[in-house]
Amino acid sequence: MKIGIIGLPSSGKSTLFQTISKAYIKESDLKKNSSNQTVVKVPDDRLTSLIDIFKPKKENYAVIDFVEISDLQNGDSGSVKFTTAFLDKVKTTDALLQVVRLFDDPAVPHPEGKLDVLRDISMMESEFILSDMALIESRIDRMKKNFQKSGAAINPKELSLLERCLVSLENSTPLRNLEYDREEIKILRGYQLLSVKPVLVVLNLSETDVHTYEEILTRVRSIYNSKQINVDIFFGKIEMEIAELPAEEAKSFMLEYGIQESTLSRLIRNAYDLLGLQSFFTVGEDECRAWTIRKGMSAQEAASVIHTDFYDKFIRAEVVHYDHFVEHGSFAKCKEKGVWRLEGKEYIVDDGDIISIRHS
Ligand SMILES: Nc1nc2c(ncn2[C@@H]2O[C@H](COP(=O)(O)OP(=O)(O)O)[C@@H](O)[C@H]2O)c(=O)[nH]1
Ligand SMILES: [Mg+2]
Repeated sequence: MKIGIIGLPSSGKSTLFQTISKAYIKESDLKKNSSNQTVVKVPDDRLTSLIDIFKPKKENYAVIDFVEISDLQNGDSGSVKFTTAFLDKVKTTDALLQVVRLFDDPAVPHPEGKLDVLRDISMMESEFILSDMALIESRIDRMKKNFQKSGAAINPKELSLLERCLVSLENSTPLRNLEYDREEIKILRGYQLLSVKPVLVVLNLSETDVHTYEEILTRVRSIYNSKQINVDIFFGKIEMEIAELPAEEAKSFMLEYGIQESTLSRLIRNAYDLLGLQSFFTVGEDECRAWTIRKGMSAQEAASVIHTDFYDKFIRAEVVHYDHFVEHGSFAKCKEKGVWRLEGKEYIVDDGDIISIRHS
């Protein structure tokens, strides 16, 4: 799972990226880290207690890749230019974290001249909608032409899906607002559309906003709720400084500024949750591990996250929910109580399921 950090130039992407990078975990992941890509551990108390119970040789928390996409540049007129390089990189992400600037600093000019949070958010949104519209229009065109020229069969499901998407885009409604069935989700995935991606907007505030940001946060939230965009905050400059301090000093520094909780863990958890991700676990003496999947994924799809071959070789999934396991203390007890189940490939995995895949 890869989350792209996007935003206008000088909004604070690198500042956020560098702060988040402090949460990297394993030596083996370090080699994947670079100046714009980092692997981050997702805090999870449930996995911590499973590790206490099984005492495995290996433990693996869920991780998310964050990548800073900084290809936006100021055009000749000063205003921001959206490039294909930028859009192409956005396409390869699973979800987006958009940094929007609210800090004012004469030493760091805003690329659009002055601060305007709502404009900054909608600039990005409009660009995604336009890009999706162009792609879908050309796809519909091609389908119809191929049919006229060579009688190439049109998948009616695909055509009606694309037409429905087009209507939505023409009404400036992002594609994440529509409902899709399984097959439609599969079709859409092939297109790498942009406005369908989950977005978490992060307002980058200045230290002087610590006691006054609630009002703007509430306003932005109420406007973007209907577009299924979540909104969170971040105090770019101070939090980057805090991330560099030893834990004790960091705590008193945060108290001094009236910052409640480390942004680092809150943002990672929020990104994970709000962006539609969840975890299931595999446990044993060898390894206890949290795996990341999208909410709504089937047991068969979840199995293929463990191993691609498991998709075709899937027979059944043995499932116990974490809560039941902790309540009863062992798999044997769970069987006795009837909360241990054998599920087929269509089973929708629940957040916190402990799963073992039976495969051929
Ligand atoms: N005063 C102030 N400056 C900030 C804040 N966040 C970022 N900056 C500064 O703004 C400039 C641009 O930030 P950067 O993270 O590089 O933005 P990017 O272009 O989006 O990657 C840098 O000089 C940062 O030090 C903040 O919260 N307050
Ligand atoms: Mg940058």
